[in-house]
Amino acid sequence: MADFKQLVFSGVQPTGNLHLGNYLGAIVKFVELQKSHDCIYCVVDLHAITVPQDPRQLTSSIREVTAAFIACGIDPKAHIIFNQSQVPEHAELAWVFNCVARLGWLNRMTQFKEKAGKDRENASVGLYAYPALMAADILVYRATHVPVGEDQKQHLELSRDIAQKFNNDFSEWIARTGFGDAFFPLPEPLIQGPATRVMSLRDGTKKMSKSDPSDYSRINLTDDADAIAKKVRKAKTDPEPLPSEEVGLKPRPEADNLVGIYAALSGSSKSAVLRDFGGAQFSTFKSALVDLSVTRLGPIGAEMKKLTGDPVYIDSVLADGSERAGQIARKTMDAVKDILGFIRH
Ligand code: AQP
Repeated sequence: MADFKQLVFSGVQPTGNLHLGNYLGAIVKFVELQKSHDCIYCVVDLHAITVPQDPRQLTSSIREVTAAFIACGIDPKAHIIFNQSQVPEHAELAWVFNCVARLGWLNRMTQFKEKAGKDRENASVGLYAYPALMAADILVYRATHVPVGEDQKQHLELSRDIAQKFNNDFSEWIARTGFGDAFFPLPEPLIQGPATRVMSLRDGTKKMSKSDPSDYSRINLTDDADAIAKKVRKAKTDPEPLPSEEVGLKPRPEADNLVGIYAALSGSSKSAVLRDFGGAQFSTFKSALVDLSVTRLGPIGAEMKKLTGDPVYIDSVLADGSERAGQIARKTMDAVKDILGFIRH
């Protein structure tokens, strides 16, 4: 396979209530990766409309995700932050990928099944085709690495299948156009650390999610110290003290979740946390978790509030990022059109 320049791409949906799962599963990694890689981070507004959105709320959610990226430490000058709808090549390449991906592949996607629920006939076509757009988001930059939470693993595998099929189907034309034996890289998911799947604080078997009707199920990035303390103290647990070994967490999803959150927030591992807290009661552990959460998240929430109060600045970051992202995406799309045999004027 041809050698591709390493490039990181990932996205977050502007669907409200950014939470600790989004932060630990994705955004923390976005911040780390900018030290070693060129990075493109996208507010995926086209993905958001696969389910109904209130336009006014969507505008403010787009600004809120942008503010979160910056408040968490992403540098919009050294890297790229932009909103997906402003680079039309995402939708253009997604159409090509709709024609590359097979129905059977999409039929296997568990996120569609979960989100469409029982009323599948009434789900939008966009929700079904979501993974092809996600593949286009990544591959329109020919990105090689994608930091995501565990829930996106299946979609990343589909992106690799689409890239591989495109490379195979058009191999002759890829070579003739001067791109060697592969036009698209097979993007690698980066799913690492103790909190790749943060669970609901009310139910350790359910993913922490923006759309959970109970606000007590998640810690939002904009929660103040009081709200964080209340939610952690009310988090579901069991009556046993914490185990001393990681294996003791296996049958205890709520304990496992809280220990994973503590480990991720403190930059350590679950076994290191259990070395300190093994044998402790939850009341003691929860107090320490409240302190740690407030220390880590407090400044982010405060900075997000400041930034969202300046929409002119936020919009200028998105405009600048969209311009720079667009330049890369246009080059890819021109090459794709050549490979497909379209006539360009
Ligand atoms: N609970 C989670 N634990 C770890 N990572 C998570 N991510 C989301 N939830 C968790 C990761 O955050 C990134 C952005 O997610 P998204 O907003 O694009 O999509 P989502 O997974 O649909 O978010 P929600 O909160 O789960 O929304 P709803 O309620 O609509 O289903 C991704 O990298 C994702 O893996």
